[in-house]
This record gives sequence, structure tokens and C-alpha cells, in this order.
Amino acid sequence: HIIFTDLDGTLLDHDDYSFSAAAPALALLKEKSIAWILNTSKTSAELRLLSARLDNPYPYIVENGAAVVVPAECELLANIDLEQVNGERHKRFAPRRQEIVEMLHRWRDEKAYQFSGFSDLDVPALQKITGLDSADAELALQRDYSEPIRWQGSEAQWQKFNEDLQAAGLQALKGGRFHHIMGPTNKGVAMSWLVSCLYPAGAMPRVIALGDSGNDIAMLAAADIGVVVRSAHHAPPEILSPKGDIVLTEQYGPAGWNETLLKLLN
Ligand code: 2M8
Ligand code: MG
Ligand code: MG
Repeated sequence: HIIFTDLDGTLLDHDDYSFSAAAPALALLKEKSIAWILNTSKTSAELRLLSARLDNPYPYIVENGAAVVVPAECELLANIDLEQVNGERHKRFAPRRQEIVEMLHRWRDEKAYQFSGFSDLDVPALQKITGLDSADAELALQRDYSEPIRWQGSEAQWQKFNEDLQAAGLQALKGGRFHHIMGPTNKGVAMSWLVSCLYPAGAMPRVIALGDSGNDIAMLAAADIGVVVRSAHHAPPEILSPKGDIVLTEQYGPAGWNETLLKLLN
């Protein structure tokens, strides 16, 4: 097996970002030496810290599939040519955030779209919306490939905005709290690339993916087992035409993550 997992609302509690309810399944992964890959909307700055907190030694996928990041101390994918970014190695699937933010701000001026994005927020403002502590909020603002926004305009304007995004080769992916404006990639694209790099064609492991929101759909659909983690905040996303099986957890967030992985791996 190999595991791909979302963080917020999945392995981390939506409200307090704790993962204590997942401790038994995390211990089982370690005991069985099963690789588990973090696949999240979060930034590489956030993941550097979080993968250490979670004691996860593997590469991670950041900003909704925008890049696979191999940290300096990780020896995997050594034979693959990757971009050097801030001392890490990135396989990039999306344009840089700077280009996206410039376009969004131009549209907002010209078309009177109403939204606010991370580029409009300082650390205290982001803390207020997310409940992150100030150090973590600062890392969430250090984005390379995507701009999370909250839409404040009408439904009709939202439709027009999405047409503009599409014409520009961009998209809006729904996370737990924000719409993430980003290039034409997703968590499933990055997951499939990483699996194909790690294993030869004849030796593919069974892929288990876990997630709770719209931005997880492509990853859940591309897995052999897609685990939809129940959320207390929104309805489970619908997974149309999955490659494998889809299961829905009984419990919410990290407790559901724990319950289902213990069942699948024992
Ligand atoms: C954002 O991501 C979440 C994930 O679902 C969301 O859309 O609600 C990201 O910007 C991430 O970097 C940040 O840590 C998180 C905090 O809630 O929000
Ligand atoms: Mg989530
Ligand atoms: Mg996420």
C-alpha cells in the first residue's frame, strides 16, 4: 500500500488542527513501513514544519497538486531532475502565484469582481478567519503557486469569474474554507506522477487516498480506494467515475481517518 492524505478536515481537525485522534493509525503506518504522502492545499513553508510535527519523512504535495516537493534531507527521487526552490526540489505542475495574483487584481479593478484573497490579508486577519496561530498563519501566507480567495460577489458574477479563469487557463478549487485559484492541475495529477516515479510499472502498490472536500475529488477518484472523510462543516463531496472503490468514514476528521485506515490495513 501507499497512502495519500489531505490535511485540514482529514488528518487534522478542521477547527483546532490537532491530529491526536489519528495516533493509532499513524503508529500502524510506521510499524508496517507504509509510505504516507501529505497532499494538501498548504504551502511548502507550512509543510516543512508540519511534516516534522507529524514525523513524516516522505516528499509532500503542496498547494492542491501544484508541486511535489522533495525536502533536502529526503533521499527519494534522487535520479529525477527537479527544480531547486528554497533548498528543496520541486516538480511543478502549475504557474507561479505572482502571475495569478497580478491577473486577479487587474480583473478586480476592471470588472469590479468582489473577493478578498490571501494577498489582501496580513497575519492577524488570516488568523481570525482560520484559527491558525500567528507562526502558522505566516507560513500559510508564503504561497508559491496559488491564491486562496473568499468570494463576496453575486452568483452571476461568480459564473463570469469562472469563465474568465477558464479562458486564462486557471481554475477555482474548493477547499474547506477558501476557493483556491490556481493552474490546471490537482491533487490527483501530482499523486499519479509521484506513484509512477516511485514504483516500476509492474510493481504498483495499492493506492489509498483520504480527503474531505471538493479539492480532494481528483485524488479520491484516481486512487484504488478513495476514503471520503466525513466533515461536520459540509456535505461529503460526490466522486463521479472513480477508478476504484469509494468509502465514507463513520466518524469525522482525524477520528474517521484513524477508524478507516485501521480497518483497511489490519
Ligand atoms: C487553506 O486551505 C484550506 C484547506 O482545505 C481551505 O481552503 O480551507 C490554505 O490556504 C492553507 O495554506 C491554510 O493552512 C488553511 C488554513 O485553514 O487554509
Ligand atoms: Mg481538507
Ligand atoms: Mg487541504
